[in-house]
Amino acid sequence: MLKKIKKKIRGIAIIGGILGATYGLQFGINHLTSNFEYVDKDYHSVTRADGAFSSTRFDRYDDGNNKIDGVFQFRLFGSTKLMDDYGSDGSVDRIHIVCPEFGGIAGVLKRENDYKKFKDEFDKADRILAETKERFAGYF
Ligand SMILES: [Ca+2]
Repeated sequence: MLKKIKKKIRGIAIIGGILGATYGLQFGINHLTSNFEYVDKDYHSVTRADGAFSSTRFDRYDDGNNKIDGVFQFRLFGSTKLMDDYGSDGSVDRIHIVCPEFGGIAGVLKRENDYKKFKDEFDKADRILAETKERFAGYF
């Protein structure tokens, strides 16, 4: 009886160890592959890893006349979204829902048409934009 319990505990410890090592490896890979910065004349983009499976990119386009801020929130487990703020006024104008369930473009929400119906989604996107701007402020 005691031997059986010990064997079970050992099995659980081995599985836990394998899962932990896999997560650690993926965490390392994500931090190596999802941390970069791109700077061009009118365009500046910074991407940072979030944990083992996700990343966030903040883009700023500014040609002197037009200014657009964008947040690309990649989530392997969850909804991946691209949020565009035209005019960089802190108000998200477009939400592109990229892959609600492991791929596939679900659609684009436009503030001028869809705000009433998707108020929570836009309010959440505005919060994400503000948080991301604060997080990446050191780069811009
Ligand atoms: Ca805007």
